[in-house]
Amino acid sequence: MFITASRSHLLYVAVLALVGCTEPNPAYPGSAPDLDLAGDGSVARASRPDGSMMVIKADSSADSSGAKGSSAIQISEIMANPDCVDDRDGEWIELFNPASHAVNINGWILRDDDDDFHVISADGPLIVPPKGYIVLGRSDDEHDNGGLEVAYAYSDIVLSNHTDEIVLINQSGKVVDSVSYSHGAGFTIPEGASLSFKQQGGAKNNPASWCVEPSPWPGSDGDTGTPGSKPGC
Ligand SMILES: [Ca+2]
Ligand SMILES: [Ca+2]
Ligand SMILES: [Ca+2]
Repeated sequence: MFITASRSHLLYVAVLALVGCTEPNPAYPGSAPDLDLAGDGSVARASRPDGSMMVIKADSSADSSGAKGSSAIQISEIMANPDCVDDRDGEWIELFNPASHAVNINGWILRDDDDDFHVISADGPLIVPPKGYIVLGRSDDEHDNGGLEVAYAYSDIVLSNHTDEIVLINQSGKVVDSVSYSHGAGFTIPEGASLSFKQQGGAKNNPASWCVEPSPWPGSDGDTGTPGSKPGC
């Protein structure tokens, strides 16, 4: 038994070496269950965890390209399918603040079009610095999340590896930014790499507006991305 287990372990380590990870790599199928939220996408209602209702409005400031006003926080990078760590620990979302003033996103909401729903509830202000980035992830433990520095760990948000949405809603219930990705729309979610929004005025839901990050970030277990900094692709 011992010899068998040792051989299995050696094989496992060899596989890890091949994929370039420094941590174990258990598989986990990221998926979001379905939910029928009221509304047609332009206006919807959602219940907060405390049972109160909020109305979610479409962002009327978005132009035909999908670009938002200069003060809007943007979803700038997505790690939906980490490879070096479990998706339950290693998924993350980076936000960018294009404005010249800091923005506090405590109390804002992350959700998708199904039943993923999270009210950002930090102990104090959660600041996206001017012209700067913030990383939100499923785990803020760098030993579990792939070597990532996370400013805030959310719950109840899963990024599917195939088809999903991320919707960012401010305290007034306004959709500040959103992205919808799917294989059908031409998106390919890479394994072990993030997608960065190139921020060149492209539409958020156009796969051509996104690029696959090629290099590991400092401290990464091996997965690639630029969490907390500008796109590298
Ligand atoms: Ca994965
Ligand atoms: Ca989801
Ligand atoms: Ca980045």
